[in-house]
Amino acid sequence: MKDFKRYLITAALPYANGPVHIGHLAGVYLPADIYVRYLRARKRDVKFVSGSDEHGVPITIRAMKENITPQEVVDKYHAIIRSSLEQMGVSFDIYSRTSNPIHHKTSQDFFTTLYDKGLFEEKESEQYYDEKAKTFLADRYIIGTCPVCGNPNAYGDQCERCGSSLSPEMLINPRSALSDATPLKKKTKHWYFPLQHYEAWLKQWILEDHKEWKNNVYGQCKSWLDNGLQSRAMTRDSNWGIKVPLPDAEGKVLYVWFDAPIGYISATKELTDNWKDYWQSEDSKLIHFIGKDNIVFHCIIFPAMLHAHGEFVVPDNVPANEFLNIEGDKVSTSRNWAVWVNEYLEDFKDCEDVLRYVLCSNAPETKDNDFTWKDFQEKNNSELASIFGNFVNRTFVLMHKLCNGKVPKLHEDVMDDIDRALIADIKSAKTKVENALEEFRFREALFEVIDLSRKGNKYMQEKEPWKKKIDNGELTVDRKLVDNCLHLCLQLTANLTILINPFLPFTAKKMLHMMKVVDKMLEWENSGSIKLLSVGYSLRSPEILFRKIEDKEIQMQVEKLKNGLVQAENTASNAKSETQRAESVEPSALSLKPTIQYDDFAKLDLRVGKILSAEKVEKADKLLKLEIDLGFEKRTIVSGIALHFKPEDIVGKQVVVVANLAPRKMRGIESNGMILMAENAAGKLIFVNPDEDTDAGSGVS
Ligand code: B3M
Ligand code: ZN
Repeated sequence: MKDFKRYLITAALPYANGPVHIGHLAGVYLPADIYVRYLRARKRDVKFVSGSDEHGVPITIRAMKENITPQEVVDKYHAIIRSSLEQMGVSFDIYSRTSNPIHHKTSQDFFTTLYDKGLFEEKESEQYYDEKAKTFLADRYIIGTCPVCGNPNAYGDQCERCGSSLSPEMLINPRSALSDATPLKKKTKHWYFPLQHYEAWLKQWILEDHKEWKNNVYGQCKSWLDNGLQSRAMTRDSNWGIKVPLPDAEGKVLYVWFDAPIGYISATKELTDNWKDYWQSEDSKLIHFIGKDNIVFHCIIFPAMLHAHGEFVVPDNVPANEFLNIEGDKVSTSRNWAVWVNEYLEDFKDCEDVLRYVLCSNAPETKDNDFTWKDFQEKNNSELASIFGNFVNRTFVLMHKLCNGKVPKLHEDVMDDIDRALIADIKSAKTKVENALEEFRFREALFEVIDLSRKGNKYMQEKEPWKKKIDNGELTVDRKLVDNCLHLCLQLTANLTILINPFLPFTAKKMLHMMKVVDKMLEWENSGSIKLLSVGYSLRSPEILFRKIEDKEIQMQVEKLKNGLVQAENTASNAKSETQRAESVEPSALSLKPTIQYDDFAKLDLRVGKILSAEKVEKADKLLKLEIDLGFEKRTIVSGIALHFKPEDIVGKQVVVVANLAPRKMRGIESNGMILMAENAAGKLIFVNPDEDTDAGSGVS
């Protein structure tokens, strides 16, 4: 294996178009941070860089939605993201942003180098253009009816209702998101990077030389390479981004995926004058931590750019993760189905390590994985608190009680096999954790640390120092046994501190404080030793490392998630802007619908009905299937109220039904009518019903 002198670790630059959620943490920032903290503990020369990705369509779309400028968008979210990651203990050497002048210059220089080498193809093509707004339209800016599900607000690249991936040509009645105008095709010139020229090099470099890459990464690369690569435009028509550094390129900017990865280079430049040691020296190891949707950019396009440029190293590894789902459903920012890190930090004070623990032990390393709040609670209460925390706490409490708060001696003459087995476990844990970390198996590494604390508990249970008869100071056999047990438990605690530090740095800090030792003890080479704490050294009283997480905290989070979803969906269906959603859902005269005539109203046939039965609709967490008695007949109605009511709580309730609504199929069930609901300011739904028991079927007018 090659010996590297330096490490450059990058974590994907998050788009500054919204806060980061726990999927980002689990997939990218935590594994990167754990790896970096481990390398630092091994005293390797390492730099850890990232920053906000502030260009591209995601930013301009958000600006349009919030009705602010792109600059305001990136300023706002850059600050939020940076602070969330910092508070979570993600220990970047620099967290920069792609709007910095140094980045603009670095990207433009990079482009110019490729241009001067004659590596771009200049091509004209037809693209959608908005005549009213006088601008070319990215696919996302074209809205129309989805040919698959009929959603009238599908985007030119994807329908968010049914998930179909689309192209603008497929939309029925396409219109511009900027002006509502029908987009026209117009010729435009762009600079293309011919990826196919690098195919042979890429095949050798990835498929032959990097067979050790993770299966999910290697597999995706292989399928791209097997399908053949094509030229890709590296410029866009837009006024937000880095100007193309050519005389005839008015209104053109660099493609965001051209400039963003160069952000790693600019950030390193900003960080250190020795940036070339990390980017242009063969003994530097470059590792990109990313999510799976970024694989092609980091394994194919960016390396091809670096290779074409000629002066840079290419990544040694790209340990991409899969996705983390939430409560069984894919994260969706537009549906607000996400756990936002900034909100977590507010709701769970001093619990950064709990989230780090849960996300690492459940990381989507080889396949998509699921986060549930119940599991979060369980992992905290029955692993962190009852295994790890409990071991450390017991050790300290007993050491104070039985050994005067000082590290007792180790009496070799009474050591037995159980002691020796524990010492062996301490030594082998180091190797196990290390091997797993070196190969980016973070879950396994963390498991080994917790397992070592589990062994500590077992050891203590076997030794039962609290049962021994000891007279203080007197060197009886029992005294020696107690000393040995607590001596080893304390050395084990010191070892646990070193091993847990990359994963749970806040906890490691507390443990250092309890042991009254300095950060230097955390050096990786110290682990495996049972001579970390000196005999006679007095230690502080224990602190509780992990508090219990209560049921009600978990319920609140589940409700928050579901309410967020309901609000997002109401918002979408009322076509309110996202900004309004963020502010409130207060009833407002402003949103009053246009006046109608009495005849319009009279078309509605409203009836009193009674709910006979209610059940959940399979695979649709918002829908309930209701059986309604309308007096003259019984009806099936499917209603989107499942997040607000338990089926068993609403049976027998009277409701008002729109009885002459055309039937509609939902999830394969025909729904015949609609139930009237009121919505309060908090977004909660309430039944509209007669205030006295009324015969089913009675008219309402
Ligand atoms: N901003 C995409 C993302 O946030 C993109 C990553 C850039 S890494 C150079 O998923
Ligand atoms: Zn659709």
